[in-house]
Amino acid sequence: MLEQLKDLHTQALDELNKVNNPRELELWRVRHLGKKSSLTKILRSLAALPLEERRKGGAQANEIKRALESSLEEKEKLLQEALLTSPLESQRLDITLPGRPLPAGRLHPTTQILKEICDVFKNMGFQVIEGPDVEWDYYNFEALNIPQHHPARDMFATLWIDAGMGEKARLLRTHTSPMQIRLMERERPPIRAIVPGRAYRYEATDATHESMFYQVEGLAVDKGITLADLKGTLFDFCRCIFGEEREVRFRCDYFPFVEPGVEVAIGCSACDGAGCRLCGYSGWIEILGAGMVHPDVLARVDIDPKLYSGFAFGLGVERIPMLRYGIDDIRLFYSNDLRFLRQF
Ligand code: FA5
Repeated sequence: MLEQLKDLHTQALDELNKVNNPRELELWRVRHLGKKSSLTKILRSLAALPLEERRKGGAQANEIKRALESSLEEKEKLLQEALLTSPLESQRLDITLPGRPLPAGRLHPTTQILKEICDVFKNMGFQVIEGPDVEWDYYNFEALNIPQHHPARDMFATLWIDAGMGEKARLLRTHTSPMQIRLMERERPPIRAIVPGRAYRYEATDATHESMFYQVEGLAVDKGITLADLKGTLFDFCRCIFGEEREVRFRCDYFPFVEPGVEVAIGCSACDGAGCRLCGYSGWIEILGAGMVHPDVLARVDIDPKLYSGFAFGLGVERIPMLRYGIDDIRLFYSNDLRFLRQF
């Protein structure tokens, strides 16, 4: 029996060495110290032995039981420590590692140039106002001297929301000029305001034309405003944006809501005026339409054209970064190509 007890002890310790987690430890406890374990069976069978054998066997069996119990306790402690330290080990932070770079976003080139344009005009005393993208026919056309069936409607290929409903029809504004009327309806002169915003046209796109693009409308109404004020303001603007050297062309144009009407073009930066795809081989890129507010438009919003005069302009926003950076296709702005956008 003594031999058998020794073997039991050695085998139990061997198995304990291989135990790796609390669950295995519990199984080990049941196998070697539980009610059905060989050790417990031996302890129970002692009663049937002669006194001397019972004494020796009992002492030995109890000693092994205590030894196994204390080995069990030790192992329990070891496993618990390992349970605490192993996540600390595996999740240890190496504070000497360089940090991961955080990709920084940036403003869209249109947003950047809009901010720049607004700053130039704010410095000249203009306030910045916004208006709705969905407009009434009345504001987009009628109040701007472009009644139903006026041929000038063909200048603005329109995206209609309710076509054929006259003044009450809604549309996506084809320019920011309707805001001239909204501004003059709610404010009395002196007025000096710019309106940045989107415009929409139902037209085939090409290198300089998009179906959605940005404009900045400008309006100044006061006593004694002349074409010279318009010219001075726009030349100053062009100098601020393009520098002293760039050529600026100012010439007549027609818009029903101004009289006289003008357009401003800038010498093409891609070809230095020699002619290329970007400027339609003319050497110039038109950036804005402008003029003196038509007396009929002033009268329509109850501003007396005999007392007051004003100028207005509508600037194509994307054409400015195109000229400045030699971007040869406006469609790049809204095609969401990060390789293009990340350059700004
Ligand atoms: C107008 O939109 C007039 N409302 C401008 C105006 C305002 C005249 C106030 C007089 C008084 P025009 O259609 O020419 O005019 O457009 C003005 C500018 O917007 C153009 O010079 C051009 O730079 C830009 N633009 C026009 N159509 C497009 C387009 N499809 N894509 C990109 N830019 C455009």
